[in-house]
Amino acid sequence: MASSTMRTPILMLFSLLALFLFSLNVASSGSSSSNIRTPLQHPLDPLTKEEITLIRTIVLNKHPKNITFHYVGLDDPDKPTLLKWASSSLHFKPHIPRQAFVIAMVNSVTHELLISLETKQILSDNIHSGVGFPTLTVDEQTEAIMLPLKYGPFIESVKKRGLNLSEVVCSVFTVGWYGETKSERKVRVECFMKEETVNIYVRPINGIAIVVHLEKMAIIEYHDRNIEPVPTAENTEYRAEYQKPPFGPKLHGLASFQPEGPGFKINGHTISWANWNLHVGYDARAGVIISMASIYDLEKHKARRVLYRGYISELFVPYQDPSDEWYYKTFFDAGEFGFGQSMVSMEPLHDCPPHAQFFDSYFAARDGSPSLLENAFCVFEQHGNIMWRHTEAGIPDQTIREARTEVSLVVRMVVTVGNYDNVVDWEFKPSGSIKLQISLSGMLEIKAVDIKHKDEIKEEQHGTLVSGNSVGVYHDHFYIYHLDLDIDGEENSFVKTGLKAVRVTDGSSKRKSYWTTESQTLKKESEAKIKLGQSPSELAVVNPNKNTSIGNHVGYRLLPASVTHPILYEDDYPQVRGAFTNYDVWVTPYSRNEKWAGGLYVDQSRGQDTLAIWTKQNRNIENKDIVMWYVVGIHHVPCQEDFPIMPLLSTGFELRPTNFFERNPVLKTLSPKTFKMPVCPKQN
Ligand SMILES: *[C@@H]1O[C@H](CO)[C@@H](O)[C@H](O)[C@H]1NC(C)=O
Ligand SMILES: *[C@@H]1O[C@H](CO)[C@@H](O)[C@H](O)[C@H]1NC(C)=O
Ligand SMILES: *[C@@H]1O[C@H](CO)[C@@H](O)[C@H](O)[C@H]1NC(C)=O
Ligand SMILES: [Cu+2]
Repeated sequence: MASSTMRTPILMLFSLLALFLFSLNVASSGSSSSNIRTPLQHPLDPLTKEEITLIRTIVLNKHPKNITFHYVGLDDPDKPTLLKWASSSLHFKPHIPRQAFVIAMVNSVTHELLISLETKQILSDNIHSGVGFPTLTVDEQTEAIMLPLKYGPFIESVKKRGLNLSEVVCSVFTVGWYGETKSERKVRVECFMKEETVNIYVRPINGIAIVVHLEKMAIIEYHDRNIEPVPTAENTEYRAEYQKPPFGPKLHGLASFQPEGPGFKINGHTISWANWNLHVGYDARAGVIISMASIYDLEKHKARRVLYRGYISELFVPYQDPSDEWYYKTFFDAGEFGFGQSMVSMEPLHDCPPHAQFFDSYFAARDGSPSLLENAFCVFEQHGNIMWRHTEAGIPDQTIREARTEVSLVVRMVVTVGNYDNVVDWEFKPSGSIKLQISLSGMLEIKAVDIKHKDEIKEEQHGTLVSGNSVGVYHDHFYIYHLDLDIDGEENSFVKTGLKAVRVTDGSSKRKSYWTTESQTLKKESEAKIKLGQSPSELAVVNPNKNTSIGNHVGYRLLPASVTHPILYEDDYPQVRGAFTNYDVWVTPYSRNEKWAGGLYVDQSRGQDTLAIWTKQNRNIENKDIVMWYVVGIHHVPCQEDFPIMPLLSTGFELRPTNFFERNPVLKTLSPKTFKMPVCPKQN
């Protein structure tokens, strides 16, 4: 295809003709437009409803029977191809074929299919024969949770406890891996009482173990060991309309009013806002994916590349009760349940402010048909913070005060996997900073106990008594971000700058010590496995081939969240599977196949395909296209305030330009105009 550098008149003519034919084609093809890309479509746009339907048709054509779809997503184009596309001007963009990657099970055998949406062909169909199973479908979970309600022994157990079967609801839990040599697709099912409350997770029916075989869709193991009282429904209701007074404290409202309109422009999934330009995609497994984020440099008069791709690659949630009923609870929410397919519709006005813009998404259901996720994520401008300021009182007879207000752009999604809600924010600031925040809400996972007061506790409970008969079990949340930074280009290096004390021994100062820095470019994957908090250091991804005018390498540095390391032993089974949490920061050379830090097949995985294994190759990472992986964790020791529903618990980190710009990039950014609400004439 034509490239932007070859602007000969003939090529121009050719391209105009092509455009003309293209528009004719669009106009005349009507409903068969699924594989026609409008010129505005971005190669990273998520699969559309029509494309998912087309993929289903193509796959069913080859495998018409006994097939279930576990993952259907865009097979993202090669990075060099995409970069070429991005750097070409509108009419000279190379054609990038749309392809999809599908994981489906046919007669219980896992297939990986590559589909061309243009030729409508299966380009490859490989069988996965290794360990680990694909992401669970939403539909098989819906089926599995109905099984106990028709299962004699369970009905008996419910009766024995004096509970009403019509008020029982169940939920699916993945089983993990504990050294078994043979694995089958099975899950545990646990049940709860919905009687007099919708807060089911705080009313577990404990003492019962139910194992469901997903291929047979039948209960294959059952035992009822001990009866613990089901915690009462009292004080568990969280819906506003069921709360009784007194309410409070009273919170006052704020009018939302943007007379100049929103500051962002949305074109499909591409957003331009202030000095930023980025693509916001969706994937059934990852959820929101930020791609090709670049920032306009006022002094260099050009957009500069910052982040090629960023998303949450896995979420590991190991519980800490080793008893028979709880030991297996070591979840991998992205790989096992699909972070993206567990996204929930955002509640306008409450989850996002009134001036937010919402996006819908589609994922494939078990039968391959498109499933709509309305208001899947939102984009909005956030006001109210100071961008920078100074009061200068040091000049006699003069007070100088300069304060600039910040506006930032936020992309937000909520992922609700069972009891927990994960609010995930990407915040882009005009200063070039990207702040990533995760906030938890929802319910604790509760263990029912025959204890009403702390004084009655005789043995280890593996959690906190948060209410009568209710223990909130200890656990962690470890999120690992895939951060493919491309600072002014792909070739980047990872620099660790240690802050070190120096003792003054020669009497040259009245001080006995001071600190200084020592920078080191890390050359190999093994050197870039970093445990934070051991010695003060700054970590940055720099472009060693680009300097500022005064000679510093341009870069972005990681400002970490509070340090949270895994506490389990590295040889414990869940930790082997979650070995990507053994370090806080990892750096790998870019590889198209290394997307999922816990492996592609995480359900009952054995830790053979994790970031910890890939990095054993000890590849070169200096002056290469590199990916930074960063683990953000929360150790969760529950407390009474987390009950019956948790107020947001947040953690986050920042990617901040460091010698990237020549000077403060928002020096000339003026505060936004402020507006007074129009005063309405008094009505008589
Ligand atoms: C589908 O599965 C059923 C039950 O396992 C089996 O009897 C049947 O032969 C399978 N169909 C095909 C086309 O393989
Ligand atoms: C059991 O629950 C159902 C559904 O809520 C209700 O209609 C029924 O009256 C309950 N039975 C008893 C014995 O409480
Ligand atoms: C950038 O600065 C470093 C350190 O001063 C120097 O060694 C290097 O040659 C410079 N590189 C470029 C591309 O200017
Ligand atoms: Cu928690």
